[in-house]
Amino acid sequence: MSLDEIKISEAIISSYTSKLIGSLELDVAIVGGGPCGLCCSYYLAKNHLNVAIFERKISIGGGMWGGGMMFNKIVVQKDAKKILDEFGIQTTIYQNDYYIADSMEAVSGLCFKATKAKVKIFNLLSAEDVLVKKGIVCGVVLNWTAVEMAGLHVDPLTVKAKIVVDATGHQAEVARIMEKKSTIRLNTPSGKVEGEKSMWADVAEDFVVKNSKEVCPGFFVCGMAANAVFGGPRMGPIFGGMLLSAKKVALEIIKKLK
Ligand code: 48F
Repeated sequence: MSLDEIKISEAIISSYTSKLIGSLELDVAIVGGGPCGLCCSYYLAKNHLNVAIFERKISIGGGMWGGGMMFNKIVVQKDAKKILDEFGIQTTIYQNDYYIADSMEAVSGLCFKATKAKVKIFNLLSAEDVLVKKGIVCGVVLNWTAVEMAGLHVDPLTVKAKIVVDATGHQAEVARIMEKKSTIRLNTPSGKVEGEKSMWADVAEDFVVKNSKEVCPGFFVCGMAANAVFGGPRMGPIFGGMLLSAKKVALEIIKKLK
């Protein structure tokens, strides 16, 4: 049998299109495919929710690949090690509460389990706005990253979601968009994005879990976006807080939706 280029094109276009159409009305839309977005998506999809991740870059994994200063190892604490165990990601003990994982294995493991749980991951798509109706966030507005990079004047498309999660990391991009464009007050001291503070790992790791939550109707923040929104410090290449915050938000969303 000779290979037909048109069949190959048709297979890709039709399967991608059906994945996209199946994501037009989601239970949960997660913006950002870093460690937090991936981990959160897994717990949601495992509970039979229709979940998609929209990631700006060509690769998922965000800041996890690079470990600390490109030394591609990450550190997690005992509580979070249990989450890595659940994903089948190996850890070795360094000392007491400090465990080490390989960042390559960690990102691949998170992605593998998430996709096996039926999370739909879309790379090369950026969220440029949110859908807000009567004070409730109910979707995300998407465009190709290539359009964004080229500065082309192309209108976006919109997907609906019962819940939108900002897992965009340090920039807290979705929360920033809301701050700029909507009249919604965020559930922070100033009602706006407080902004991330300088490094303090110990405080930051607790802060991120505590502040990963719903910040206005239909809109949750988790991971570094939570620290940026609530004004917490950064923590550097310790990733336990990311995983624990992701799981916490997933469980809160499951409770809210069921
Ligand atoms: O930055 P990122 O890894 O955030 P995270 O999951 O984890 C933070 C850690 O990596 C690290 C840390 C903890 O130890 O300090 O920084 O909270 O992943 C965020 C992802 O969101 C994507 C971005 O490309 C990255 O992969 N992203 C950001 N803005 C958008 C976006 C957007 N507007 N649309 C789509 N994706």
